[in-house]
Amino acid sequence: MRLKTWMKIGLGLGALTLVLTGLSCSGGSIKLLVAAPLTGEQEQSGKGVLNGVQLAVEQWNAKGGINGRKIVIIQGDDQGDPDTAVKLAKEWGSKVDAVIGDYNSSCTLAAEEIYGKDKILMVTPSSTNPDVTDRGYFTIFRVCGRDDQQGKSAAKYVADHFPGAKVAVIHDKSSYGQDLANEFLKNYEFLTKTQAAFYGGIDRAQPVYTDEVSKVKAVEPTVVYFGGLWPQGAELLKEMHQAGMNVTFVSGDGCFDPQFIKRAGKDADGALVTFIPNQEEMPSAKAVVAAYKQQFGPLQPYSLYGYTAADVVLQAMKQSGSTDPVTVAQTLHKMEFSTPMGTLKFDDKGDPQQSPYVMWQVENGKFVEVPMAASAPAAVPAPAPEPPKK
Ligand code: ABU
Repeated sequence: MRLKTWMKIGLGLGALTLVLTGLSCSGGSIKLLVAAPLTGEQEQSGKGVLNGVQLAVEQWNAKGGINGRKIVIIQGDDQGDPDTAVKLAKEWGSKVDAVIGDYNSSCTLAAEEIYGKDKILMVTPSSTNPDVTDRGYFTIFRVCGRDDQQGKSAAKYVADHFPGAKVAVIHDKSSYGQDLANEFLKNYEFLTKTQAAFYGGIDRAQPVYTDEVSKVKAVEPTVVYFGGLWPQGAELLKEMHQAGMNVTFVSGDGCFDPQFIKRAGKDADGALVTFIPNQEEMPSAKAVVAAYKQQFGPLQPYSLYGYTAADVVLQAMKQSGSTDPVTVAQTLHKMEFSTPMGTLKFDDKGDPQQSPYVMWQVENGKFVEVPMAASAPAAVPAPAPEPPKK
């Protein structure tokens, strides 16, 4: 069977599809559950991860799999919903060799209480909430950065580039958005010795944020930091402009998405968003990026992370000669990996030792990387002390 020939077998479970990546599924196959939002408003993000995993799996299978065992993907649509993520964990956790996912921090935090306690290997490509690895589960890893890192980077950028700014901080009340907003706020207040003029949340279930926008407008901010995902970020930005607010909008990786620009239209111009440096220009990523684009079209923000998450798991299985999750986790903790995103070594918590955040700005409908330093490069600030929980 050719590698490009996929068989999809609906399992009648709604959220699940078993995908045989070019090879028949035998009892000896290595099974990876990809848990991500494969339907709904985050479908494109979830499928970007799934496609990255699929490419990695196809490449491993083309080389003969792992120690003669072929790899299959089980698609788990968590719909971006923590309860569904937990259902997937209960249904599939004990039946797979590793989980790549979930995408959303709220889903990962809910599902890892099963995966972590049952010692099931889980590598999230995209969940940036610090608690994902701070809880100390030995078999839980991530290949992306953390919100305490990107919140600090954004705070330093705003402190350096907008001295004297009047800052409002808004979040979407999610594990991801609220924690990221808090990390920004903690670091911003520490660096500038000033307090934010506004702190509050929007309700993701609401289609419009009229009340919240009028409250924010009343404090006359010059900079609005938003912790949340692109659909809500785009709506908030549009409504603030419609209300006559002239603010610089700053956010995190949840808004680093072409869909943010498409949804916000011309209102997106000037928006600042933290993410990693241009993945398509990383020399180590060139071959994988080219293969991805040929097969799936434009690279999604977390596609390479999906590829990397699957690839490091498979490299660790090959190296250890085992699919036992604890053995593979031990190997993940010890090994240094060559990945499309560069050399990757996990720290004791299961986070990458390095994950550099930079600032991007929307210019003429496109994300453009902008210099972090306002003038001469400044020293990295000392970490801010832990804040009271807001
Ligand atoms: N990191 C942004 C999207 C996923 C999440 O952490 O919720």
